[in-house]
Amino acid sequence: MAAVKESIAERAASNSFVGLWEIVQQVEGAQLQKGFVPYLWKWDVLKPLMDEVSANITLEDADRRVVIMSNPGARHKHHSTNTLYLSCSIYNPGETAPVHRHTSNASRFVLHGDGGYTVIEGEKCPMSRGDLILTPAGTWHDHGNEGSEPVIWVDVLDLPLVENLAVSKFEFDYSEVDDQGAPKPASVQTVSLPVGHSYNLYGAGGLIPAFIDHKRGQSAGTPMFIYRWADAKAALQRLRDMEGSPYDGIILEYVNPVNGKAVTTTTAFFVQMLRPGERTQAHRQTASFAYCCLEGHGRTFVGDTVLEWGPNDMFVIPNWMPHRHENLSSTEDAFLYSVSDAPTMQKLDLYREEPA
Ligand code: GTQ
Repeated sequence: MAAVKESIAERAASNSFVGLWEIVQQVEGAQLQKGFVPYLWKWDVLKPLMDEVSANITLEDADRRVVIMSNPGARHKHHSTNTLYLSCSIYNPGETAPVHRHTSNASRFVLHGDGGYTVIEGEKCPMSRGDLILTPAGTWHDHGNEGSEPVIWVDVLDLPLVENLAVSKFEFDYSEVDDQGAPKPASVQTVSLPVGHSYNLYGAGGLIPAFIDHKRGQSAGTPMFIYRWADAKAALQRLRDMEGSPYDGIILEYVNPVNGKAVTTTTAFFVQMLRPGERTQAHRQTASFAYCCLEGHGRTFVGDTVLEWGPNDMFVIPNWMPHRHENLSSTEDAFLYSVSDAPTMQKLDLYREEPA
């Protein structure tokens, strides 16, 4: 009997078959979390590293000077969760990154320094601390720093998701047209729209222009490319006397102003306020999350791990791990910015959420 089983296994293997009974544990026991762990990256460790990187790694070494938040449980060292990639970019005064586009949805979010900007589909978006800049999949974008000190920002991309689907593609062959109408390759975009164009179109909230096509570039994401921190903070503060979410306190989602949905097809972006003394209840979702603390201090409990965060610290919550937040040791409000892959999970009918 054993000999027959062995010969079946051999014949199967040598013809690229495998019996389910040989590997049933791998199939039925497939982990929801794939080894990703909750993890906190502290700014007081990251900032000196970024300073050293800015002094010693040139843009000749890489087009973009980026340090990735590499989840210690990840097989691929550039994955922060199963679907999200979190990195920190630094640009010295006068530097630019060449225009490109990709099949990943991307965002950025300034932590340090003035003068950083991204040009997206011809709109220049100067960024201040806490502003959210979106470069949805298929939008041409280039970056730069026109200030007098280094600028540091956080990038969040859905790269692990797109890579796992084997559809990741980066393009650098941007061109414009010359006077004769012939293609003219360019390393940065000509700014063709006024600064504030996104805000002029969509900044009123509840009012959108009825005289334009809202599609910008090849993007299926939001046509509003920049969301100002001052607006988000003021909106949170107007709601501070409400109860809020039992799991997240006062939390707002950045949405596509045209349809009220998530700003990209795969990822949703949030900002939340935890008031002094606030302690949320635990829950878990099949979505994973990346967080960055903007202001204040607090703690997030993820499974058995305690993440103690302050300004500019970043952390991740792998999917399906119970988590809760608290702001108990401080007298200031705490503000957390977060990204999740919930829109992906919802579209695939894989989204689940439960108290934990
Ligand atoms: O700055 O556009 O970390 O395209 C990875 C890919 C940053 C960017 C990253 C990118 C960018």
